[in-house]
Amino acid sequence: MDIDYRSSALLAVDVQNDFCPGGALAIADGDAVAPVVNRLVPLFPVRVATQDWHPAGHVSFASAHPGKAPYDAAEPGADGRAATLWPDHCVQDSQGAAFHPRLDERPFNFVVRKGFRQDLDSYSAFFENDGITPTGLDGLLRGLGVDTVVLAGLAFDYCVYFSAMDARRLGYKVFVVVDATRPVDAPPGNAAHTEARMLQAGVHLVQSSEFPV
Ligand code: VGL
Ligand code: ZN
Repeated sequence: MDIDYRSSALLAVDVQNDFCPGGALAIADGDAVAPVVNRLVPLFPVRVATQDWHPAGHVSFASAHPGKAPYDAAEPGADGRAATLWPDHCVQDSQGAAFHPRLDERPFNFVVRKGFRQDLDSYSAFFENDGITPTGLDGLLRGLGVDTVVLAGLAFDYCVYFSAMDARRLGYKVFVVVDATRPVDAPPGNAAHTEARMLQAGVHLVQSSEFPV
């Protein structure tokens, strides 16, 4: 594995209570990613944690669409990304939106919040689901001389996936630490599908055991 750590950033995606067991959009074993992230963090000069950060009544919540249920398909957005409705989750300032207590947030030097616009969801840490509204993360990383992004967190087949694909599109070298992620796998098969798409796009899928920590 060929990583120049001096120009690399670790991106810990959405390691938040609502995506972990007991949370509103619980991912099986989601909190198990936290200790792996904690172990990798010291390798990287740039450490970014993201938070899904929705206003109440957010467009991605099934509860905002009469007659719809969580995990139903949504009207696709401009580029087809906003494809799923979710239980209410990661409401701004709620306990569910807080970082999971197993994640040590102290070593992170940046926090990027996304999905905070009422009518626009954001899976990717780089662009909201219209595919054009930037979160500012690309500018931040470029400004810091980062050319390599190492991704971990939740969910493998949503926020990690879209972040990895956007990072490739933006020209970064991209690694996903598979054992530091967990999938939602909604609809069933989505994890395998998104894994194949990442491999096609030149995303390196690696294991935490390959890192020198
Ligand atoms: C996510 C579904 C809805 C994620 C965020 O972080 O992967 N998934 N909002
Ligand atoms: Zn969300």
